Amino acid sequence: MAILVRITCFIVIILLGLSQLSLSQVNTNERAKWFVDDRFGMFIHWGVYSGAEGYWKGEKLRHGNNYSEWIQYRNRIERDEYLGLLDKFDWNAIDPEKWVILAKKAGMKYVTITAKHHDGFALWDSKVRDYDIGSLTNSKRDIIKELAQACAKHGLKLGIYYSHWIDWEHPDSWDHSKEVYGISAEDYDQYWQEKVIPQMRELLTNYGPIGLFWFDMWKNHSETVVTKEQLLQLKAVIRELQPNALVNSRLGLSVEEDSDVDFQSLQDNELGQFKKEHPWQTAGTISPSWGYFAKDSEWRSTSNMLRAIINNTSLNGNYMLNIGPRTNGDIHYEMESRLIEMGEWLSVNGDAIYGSGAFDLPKDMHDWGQITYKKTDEGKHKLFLHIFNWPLNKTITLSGLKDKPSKVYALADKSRKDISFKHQDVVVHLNLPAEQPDKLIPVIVVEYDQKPEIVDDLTAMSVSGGYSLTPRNLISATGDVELVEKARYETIPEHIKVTTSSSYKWKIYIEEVGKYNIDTSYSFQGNDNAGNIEITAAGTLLSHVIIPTGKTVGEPDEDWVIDNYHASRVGEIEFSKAGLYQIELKVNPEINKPLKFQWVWVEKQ
Ligand code: JFZ
Repeated sequence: MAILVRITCFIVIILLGLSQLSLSQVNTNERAKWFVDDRFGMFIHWGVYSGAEGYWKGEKLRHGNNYSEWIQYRNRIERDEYLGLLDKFDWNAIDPEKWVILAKKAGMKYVTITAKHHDGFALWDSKVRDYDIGSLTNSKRDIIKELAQACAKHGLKLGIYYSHWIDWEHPDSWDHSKEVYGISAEDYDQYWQEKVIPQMRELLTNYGPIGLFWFDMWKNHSETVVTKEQLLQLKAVIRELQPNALVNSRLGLSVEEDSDVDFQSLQDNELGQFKKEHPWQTAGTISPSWGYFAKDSEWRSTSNMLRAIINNTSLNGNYMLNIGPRTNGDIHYEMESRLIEMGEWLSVNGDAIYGSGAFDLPKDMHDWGQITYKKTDEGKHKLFLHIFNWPLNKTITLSGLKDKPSKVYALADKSRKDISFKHQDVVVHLNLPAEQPDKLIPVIVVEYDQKPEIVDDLTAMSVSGGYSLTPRNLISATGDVELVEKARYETIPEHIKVTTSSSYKWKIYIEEVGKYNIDTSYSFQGNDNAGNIEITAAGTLLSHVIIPTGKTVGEPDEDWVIDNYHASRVGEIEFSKAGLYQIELKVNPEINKPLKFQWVWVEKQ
């Protein structure tokens, strides 16, 4: 099974490399167009649990994931005692508009709040069930109403998180203790019909237009107590009352199973790996917890979170970043300050994110950063190069495009001063400005008058000047192709175990003619030289007898012996003309003497 998965992954990687994907997100439901353009939103986890701040009677939350909103379940708190946390709420201080104002400052376009989280407590005045803010506090507040009004006032869309599957309050709902004690389908449907559906009707009726519903069942319905019929009933109520509201896949129905589900939710904090044609989103945290947690001290950096937005946008995805306010509405300065910094970056560089999406070049083709793309109304095609590591030599190369750009400039430069560049065949060299145009992540715009044409399958030159040819960027292979993942804390690198004669091909563009050194890294555990490697390019064939590489120690004093991967010089190849070249590697191992191939490195002498 594991092998199959790996082979599939590998094939997917190859196919992604080979295919020319279209630019628009073709599998986007009409109602999701705004979502695909907006790219960035706020998530708010706030509820009764916020009063505990991750501790109960002196004891920390009983789980290493530090999800403080789970405290009632984790620490086995009785209902009445749990509700006692409501005494900690300072209703005079709480002001949902402040959250919306912060979201706006952060450059976010929508705000999704936990209207009802797993504890079952409703943040609005629900007539359906008296387990809510209206019945159990004297505040006379309806947080959903106030948030809806603030969103409307500031031009943001409202999202509603509703825990449909899990509800620790209703006796017939799902809580994970029922894995021990069980629950009948009839009883569960009782909960569904008397709480979920009527509460959803309230939310759909009383709060104006709702941008999206965020459900939170992270499994397919087939593995849960919830039936597909129940989910379709719920979705039908949404479509009936608010046909424009989006629904995420944690409803329990995947976008593949039901194309009427509007967007896919990845796992918590999981960033995208592949370009997708349907809308998708990562919900992420600044610190590990979603709800406020007194213990929080690991704060994701601003540039890390900006990279998350960039990464996802470059693959047609969204990013929804969470805050967990306190019981007086306050937002921790560590969160607030980062959101403001993100907003500052977006106010300058937002054109690269809003209304932008994936370009056709493979993810991580360029090791200087990532690319987003948009076609403007005036018919210009803009590539946004996000430079994660500003090069000290002030030059970067954009590879894989045949056309000459019409203009290059820094997005942060209001005067749009030309950045000089040199275009040759399929590469563009940019002479970057002396000053880094943005202190966090500079963005360079490369503009074209028509959609630039791609060269498929090219391995770009790396920032350090050579070409890194790996199992990930090859264009075709015969023989052994299975990618073995890195292991043992990454001391064993990713490789292909070659047991039979196999061939691998890559494509590079040589700009500077001359002699290039060819090195290859592999592990070979035989005792004597056995089998050979051949590398062919530009009419030259280099042959190399496979050398035993022996063992090494991955970690001192840990009894951690691993195969050694060692780089050998295979020889040199002269490229006498600028142009595209194919590089072929043939590995001919002897029987029962596999070679573990890691990479080929091509670098000008
Ligand atoms: C869920 C909630 O349980 C959590 O409190 C929070 O609201 C988050 C956004 O969503 O957390 C998850 C999500 C996925 C898994 C486990 C918990 N999972 O895939 O195992």
